[in-house]
Amino acid sequence: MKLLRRKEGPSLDDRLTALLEAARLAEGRLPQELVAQAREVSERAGERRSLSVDHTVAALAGATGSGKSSLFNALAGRDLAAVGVTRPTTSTAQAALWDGEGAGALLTWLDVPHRHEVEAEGDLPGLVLLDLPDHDSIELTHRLEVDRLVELVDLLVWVVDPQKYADAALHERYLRPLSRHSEVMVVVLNQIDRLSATQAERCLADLRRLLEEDGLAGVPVLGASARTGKGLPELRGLLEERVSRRRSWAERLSADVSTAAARLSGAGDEAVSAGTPDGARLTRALSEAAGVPLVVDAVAKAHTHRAVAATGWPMTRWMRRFRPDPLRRLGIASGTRGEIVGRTSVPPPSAVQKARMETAIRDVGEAAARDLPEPWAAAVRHAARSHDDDLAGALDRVVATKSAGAARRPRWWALIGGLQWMVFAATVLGAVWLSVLFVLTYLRLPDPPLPTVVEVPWPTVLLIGGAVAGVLIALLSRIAAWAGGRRRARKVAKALREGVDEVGGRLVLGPVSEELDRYRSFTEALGVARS
Ligand SMILES: Nc1nc2c(ncn2[C@@H]2O[C@H](COP(=O)(O)OP(=O)(O)OP(=O)(O)O)[C@@H](O)[C@H]2O)c(=O)[nH]1
Ligand SMILES: [Mg+2]
Repeated sequence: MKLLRRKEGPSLDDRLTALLEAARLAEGRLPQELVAQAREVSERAGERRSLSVDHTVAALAGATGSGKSSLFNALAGRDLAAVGVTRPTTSTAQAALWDGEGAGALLTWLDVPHRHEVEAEGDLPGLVLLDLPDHDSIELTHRLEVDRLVELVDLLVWVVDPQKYADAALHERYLRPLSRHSEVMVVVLNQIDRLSATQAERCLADLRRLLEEDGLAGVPVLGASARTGKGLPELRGLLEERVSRRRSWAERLSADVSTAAARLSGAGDEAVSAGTPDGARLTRALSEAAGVPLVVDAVAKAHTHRAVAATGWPMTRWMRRFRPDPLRRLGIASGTRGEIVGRTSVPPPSAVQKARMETAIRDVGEAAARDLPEPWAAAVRHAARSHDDDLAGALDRVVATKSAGAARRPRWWALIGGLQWMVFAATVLGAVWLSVLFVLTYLRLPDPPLPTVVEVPWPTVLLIGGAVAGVLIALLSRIAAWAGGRRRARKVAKALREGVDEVGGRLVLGPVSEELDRYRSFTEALGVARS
C-alpha cells in the first residue's frame, strides 16, 4: 500500500520530522512568525492523523452570494442550509455527513457543531461536506471562521460566480498562498446558467488563466449551476473519486509541509559553500592586541637581565638590582607555571591594534557568511563577534600562563654565580696580600717568603688573574644568556601563538562554524521537508 507514502522520496512522517527540525534550527534566526507557522503545521498534522483517516473533509468556500449553500443543498439532496437574498446569509459553518459514523472526534476537532446526517444512497460514503461563511465578509467573525477552517480541511472547493471570480481578495489572500495545494483543490464556476454557452467558455478560460497566474495550473475547474443542476454530476464524480481514494488528508498535509518549508527557506534555499575564514590573520591580529610581541621581547630581555644579575662580576652585579626587570614590569613575574590568576599588566591594545583585531574578527564573519542568504549571514556575522567580551580576558590569561615558565632560572646561573664569588674572593685575597707586603716594605720589615708561579708572585696572580677571570666569566655568561634569552623567547612565542590560536578558534572560529553547521543542517532538513 502506498497510501501514506509518495511514490519515492521521504515519507510524510520523515518530512514532518524534518520540518520540525528545520523550525528548531531556525529559532532566533528567521522571523518568529515563520518558525511558529512551521510548528503549527507539524502539530496540526499530528492531530489530523490521529483522527479518522477514512473521512474526507471537503469545504465549500467562496464569496458571499456565489452559491455555496445552494451547492451544499444540491449535493446533499435536500435543503439543509438557508439560501437567502440578504447578504451574507451563512454565518457559521455547518456539516453534512455521508455515513458519518466515527467522524465525531474529527468534527469536534474542526469545531463544527452544526451537523446533518445525509441519508444518500451511499454514493459518497466518508464525505464530510462543510458549507462555510463568506471569505470576503463584512463580518469579521465570518472571515475568521473561514480562515480557521481553510487551514484544517482536507479538500477545498472554491465556489466562484461569473461576477466575482476575479476578485483580488480571493486570489491574493487565499489562492496564491495555497499554490502548493493544487492536488487538494477544486474550483467551481457556479451560476453558469446565467451565461450563454460562449460566455461560459470565455469565463472558464479566463478563470483558468487567473488560476495559472496564481500558480494553480493543475486545479480542476468545473462550470456548474446549483439552480439547474448542470455540472453537478461532474462535481459529484470528482468528490466521489477523492473520497474513495481517502488520500486527500495526506495530500493536504503534504502540501502544508511543502508550503511551510518553502516559507522557511525564503530566497536562499540552495546548499551553500561557505568561505574559509583566514585563521592565520586572526591569530596575528589577536596576538598583537594581546601584546605578544611585547611579551616575547620582554622575555628575552628579562632573561639577559637576570642572568647578568646572577652571573655578572660581583663588583658591578649589584647595580643591576636597581634596573627594572622587563617581565616583572609586565606583571609576568612568577616563576612557576600557571599560578598567575589575576590580570597581567601588559598594556591594553592601542587603538590601531584594537581596530586591526576587530577588522580581523569581522572579516572572519564576512568570509564565512559570504554566500549565505541574509538572516543566516547576519547570524554567522554575529557568531563571530559573540564572545567579544570574553576575548580580552582569555588572551590575557594566555599571556599570563604561557609565559609564566619564561621566568625559570637555569641551574648554571647559580654555579657561575658561586664561581664568580670564589674568583672575587681570590682577587680580594691577592689585593689584601699585596697590601700587607706593601705595608711591610714601607715599614722596612723583612719580607716573608713569597711563593711564585713561574716567577710571578702568588698575590699578583690572585689579584690580576681573579679580576681577568671575573670579567671573562661575566662576558661569556652574558653571551650564553643572550643566546638563552633568544631561545626562550622563541619558545614562549610559539607557546603564545598556540594559546592565542586556541582562543581565536574557541571564541571566534568555533561559534562561526557552529552557526554554519546549523545552517547546513537547516538546509538539509528543509530539503527533506520539501521533497
Ligand atoms: N441563477 C443562479 N442563482 C444561484 C445559483 N446558485 C445560487 N444562486 C442564488 O444566489 C443567491 C446566493 O446563494 P447562496 O447559496 O445563499 O450563496 P452563499 O454563497 O451561500 O452566500 P453566503 O452564505 O452569503 O456566503 C441565492 O439567491 C441563490 O438562489 C445558480 O447556480 N444560479
Ligand atoms: Mg451560504
